[in-house]
Amino acid sequence: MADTEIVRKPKAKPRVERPKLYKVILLNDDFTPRDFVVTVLCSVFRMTEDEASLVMLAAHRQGACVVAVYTREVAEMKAEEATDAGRSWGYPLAFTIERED
Ligand code: TYC
Repeated sequence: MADTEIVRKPKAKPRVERPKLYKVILLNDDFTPRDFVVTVLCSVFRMTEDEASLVMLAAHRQGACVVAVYTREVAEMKAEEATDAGRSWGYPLAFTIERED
């Protein structure tokens, strides 16, 4: 047997960070028509009308409601697109994003 010993380097464990997730939150206001909120939720967040109605009503009653959770770039884009849709009709409809714990 050879008297040399093969010493293996310990394999570096690949450290893959899990991407941080962000909630898109719908805020209530007194002016945006309910049907318009539902339409925006359906088109931007690909919800069914039933799902969108539930989210709209939750925001209407509680003041705010989580719509969906995405990585940061996607959450920012969706919140901006949905807020812009309201603004283009003169409504104060607002979506914000918040880091998930
Ligand atoms: N509160 C609005 C109204 O009574 C409807 C509404 C619901 C607006 C949810 C925004 O996030 C919202 N017309």
